[in-house]
Order: sequence, then C-alpha cells, then structure tokens
Amino acid sequence: MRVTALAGDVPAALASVLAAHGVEASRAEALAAGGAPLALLLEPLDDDDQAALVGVATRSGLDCHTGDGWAVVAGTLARLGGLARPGGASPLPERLGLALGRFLMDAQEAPAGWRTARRVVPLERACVVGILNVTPDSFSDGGRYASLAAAVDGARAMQAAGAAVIDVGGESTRPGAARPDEAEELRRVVPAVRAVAEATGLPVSVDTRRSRVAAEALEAGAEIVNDVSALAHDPRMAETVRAAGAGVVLMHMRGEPQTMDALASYRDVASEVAEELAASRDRALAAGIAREAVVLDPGLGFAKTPEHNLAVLERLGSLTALGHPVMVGPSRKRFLGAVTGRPVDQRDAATAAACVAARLRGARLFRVHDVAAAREALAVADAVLGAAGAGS
Ligand code: HH2
Repeated sequence: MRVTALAGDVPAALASVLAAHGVEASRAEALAAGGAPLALLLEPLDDDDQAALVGVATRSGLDCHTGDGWAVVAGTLARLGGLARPGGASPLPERLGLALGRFLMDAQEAPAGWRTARRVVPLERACVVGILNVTPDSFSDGGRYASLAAAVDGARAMQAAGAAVIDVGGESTRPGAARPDEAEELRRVVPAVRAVAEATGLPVSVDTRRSRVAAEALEAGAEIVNDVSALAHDPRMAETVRAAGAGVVLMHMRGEPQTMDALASYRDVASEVAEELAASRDRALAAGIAREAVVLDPGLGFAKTPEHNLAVLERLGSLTALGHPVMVGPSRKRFLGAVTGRPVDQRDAATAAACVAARLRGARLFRVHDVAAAREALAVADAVLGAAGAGS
C-alpha cells in the first residue's frame, strides 16, 4: 500500500484526484468543497451559547477552543455546515445557528464578476487595476500625469499592458499629505476620468472620499467608486454610489490618512480587519448598494505596520470568506521596502511578488503602478491555480 498526501489547495487536489478515480466531475467538485478546512472565531458569546456550541461541535467531531466570551471551532466546511443546519439532531440556539448559516453561505459564494454602473467586470482571472494619480504629490507617481495628454497616454499604456480597470485619483493619501480642497480635486479628476474613459473604453474607477467628486466623476464616465474610507468619510457617499448603481471598493483604514499611523494597534490584525470591513459592508448593503457591486480591500499601508501588512496578506482568507471579491494594493508601498531594502522606485518586482502571494490566497483584483510586471506574474499564478486538474 502507498500513502500520498494531497498537497496544495486540498479541495482542488481532492476534486482532481476523485475525478481521476472515476467520480463524475461536478460531483467530485461538490464533495471536495465540503472538505475545505475552516476555523471560525465566534465572539462575543454568553456562557449558555458557549456551552451549547461546545457540546454540539464536539459531538460533530469539530475542534473547539474557548476562552472568556469567545470560541473557535475548526473542521471541514461540511461539518461546520452541519452545525448550522436547522432541525439537526442537537441544534444550536437559533441566534447562533442563523449567524453561522449566513456566514457559511457567504463564504461559499464564488464571486465570478463585479457589477459596475455600466457592465460586469469578469474576475475568473486576476484583474489588474492600473493606478493613475493625477496629483502633484503621490508617493510614487506624483506629478507624472499632471496634464490631460499625459493621463490619457498613461492609461493607454496600462491598457496595452493588460490593465482591466483604471483607477483615477486626485488626492494623495500618503501619511501627512496636504489635502486638496474640493474644487481642486474636481478640477484634477473629472476631465481625466472623462478623457480616460473615452480613450480606453475600460471601466474607470474614481479614488475619492468626497461624494461630489464621485458624483461628477460618475457622470463623466466613471463606473466605480474606490473609497479608502469605506463610505465613512462623507455621509452622502453611500447614496451617491447607490443612485448611480456604481461598483464600490470598501477599503479598510482607521482614522484619517493624517492620523492613521497612530491607530496601527491590533490584538489580531487579520481578524480585526475582516470584522471592521464586514461592518462597512453591512452598512453599504443597508444603504441599498447591491451585494454584487461590493469589492473589499484590506488597505495595505493604511493604519498598519509592515508586520501588520504581511499578516493581513498571509491570512487573506479571513477576508475572502466574507463572500466578496478582494482587491489588494501593495504597489511600491513602504512594507515592501522594509522586506527588500529597495527604495520606492525599485519596488515593482516586490509588488508583483506580493500580488502573487495574494492571488494564491484568493485575491481577485490588484491595484498597481507597473501593470506589465504584475500582469505577467499573475498570469503564472492563474495558470498554477487552474492546473489542479491537469493530467486528469
Ligand atoms: N492605496 C492608495 C490609494 N488608494 N485604494 C485602494 N482600494 N487600495 C489601496 O491599497 C490604495 C488605494 C495609496 O497608494 P497610491 O495611490 O499609490 O499613493 P497616494 O495615496 O500617495 O496617491
């Protein structure tokens, strides 16, 4: 007898081995999906709920760890799903069962596309978002796209290199950057959005925290709002996004760009970022924004130390489990300098590597300055991910 470990992404490996051993392909995939390992943190829990959870989970063969007001249950998706099934042999208290059931349903929703105001952006393969900062002071490309002609040329070059979305921003959010007033941000952003949308035909997103800038950019041809405050900065932003049917990126940050560095303090950064983004997502849905319009972004470099950024990347599964496509923006950021020792103008290889690490953990969208380098690296990551069934 031989024993062989099914290495790598276990469900994908299991599906291809089952199919290779004669199980019909769609059934093999369904069976394998249930075998995905998952560990869930539940908090806060009162004593009664905790005791009920431990009893039911242990009888179901799940691992359980508990402490003051919290529990972690770990096992396969299929066994965790059994916990949440109503009317099971020993069901959980209703409140717990419903919360768990809703979470597991979201976790299994594979986001195949992103709904914007004008189309659905396909996400089966990695989607590269080209950064076009029409600012004088952005940390890496400030001043580069100052004229309209330079912005259009830059966008065309990114399109030729494989960008699927162009993100136009008129405010640098680097720590300590001076904020332009609204009139200045409008003056920078709106003509650039119009020109880039017309010249490329690509979906254009507008990187802004101001609802008026978002509204005028959407009228000028943008179809996505990329808001680094996750709709928290401007009380009218959620309604602006909803009314236009725009796609939206909800990015994690704490405080404001000017104050965020002092707020980089976490007990467990990956789960806290996921929890805070889930709350932002819930507020967006409550405001009437469509679920399929929402993309989540952990906000690399925003209220995070270099170590926090790496931990968030390693545990990106906490975010993908929320059931929305995940975007990452590692491009040329300080944490890559901390890892490689490279200055800001020599961080494109490190950026591509960070994109690959994120892709292998489930990210779908990659906001970068050097589109060609990221596109090439991500083509390899996509090919590896798609290779699970090769040879079967
Ligand atoms: N990072 C920056 C700006 N906007 N949006 C999303 N969704 N994700 C990010 O990580 C993100 C973002 C900061 O980078 P950059 O635009 O290159 O610099 P600056 O803010 O100095 O213009």
